[in-house]
Amino acid sequence: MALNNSINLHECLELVTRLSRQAGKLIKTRINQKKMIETKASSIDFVTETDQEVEKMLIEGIKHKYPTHKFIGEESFAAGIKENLTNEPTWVIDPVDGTTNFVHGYPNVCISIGLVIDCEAQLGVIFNPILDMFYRAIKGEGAFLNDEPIHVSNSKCLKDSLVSIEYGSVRTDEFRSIVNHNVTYLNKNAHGIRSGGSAAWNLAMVAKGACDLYVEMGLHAWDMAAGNIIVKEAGGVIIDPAGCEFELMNRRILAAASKELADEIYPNLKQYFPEHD
Ligand code: LIP
Repeated sequence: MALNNSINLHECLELVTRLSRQAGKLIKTRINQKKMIETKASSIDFVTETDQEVEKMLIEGIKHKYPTHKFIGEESFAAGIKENLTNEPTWVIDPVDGTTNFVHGYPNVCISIGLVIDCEAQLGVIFNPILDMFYRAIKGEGAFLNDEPIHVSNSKCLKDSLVSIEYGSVRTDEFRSIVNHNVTYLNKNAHGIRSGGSAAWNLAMVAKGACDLYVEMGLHAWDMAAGNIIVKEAGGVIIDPAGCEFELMNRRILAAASKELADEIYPNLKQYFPEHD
């Protein structure tokens, strides 16, 4: 499908599928090896050489074909390359989403790539190379896992739901008490709670119907650029956890299998509004 007269989303998908599979080999080889770890925004916000290498590989590969496109990448951002989101075609990339999992050899590790045009994701790819799960979506064309169509569950209320929440990498007392409040509320009412350690993974689980809701405040655009379109294309709902419209740069997301479920939950959440990147 041609967009903006020049962007063929199928060609974009083909390119990032090839690049992710190539980069995935590196992640799979390295996951059980010893890693050099550095920290970023907090003492438990990790980066490894693999995050940096994979991001470089992906950005170079995409730039080669689309030299005028813009990039917002987790590791480029950490290195001081701060690009604002504009209406221009922008690739929003997390080379290793679930870096803490990667460091420990825990298999919820995903490459997450979203193509955002006019501030809205048009294409998303989430690849877990350890488990060989490749999720993808193009706006208006549905969502797929390893070429099979996927759909969110039909859960409409919390008492019938499995939900995900993350503990994040912020370590302030305020943040911890907000997360604890929300965990307690969900735990009282849901079938169960999961914490996958990767936003992309959690979003893929909602899209696949394996989990009914995921909420997190304090994450970044690169954690959710791909996942938000995959969930929507799988029939799910994406909102801001305060009940308003989702904004990619606001660092907050609530993904649900249905509007009824999202509407039941968000008024009961304690809110955390992180600073913008
Ligand atoms: C992670 C997110 C996760 C969040 C972590 C971290 P990273 O991304 O996927 O949802 O809770 O704090 O931001 O750093 O592994 O790419």
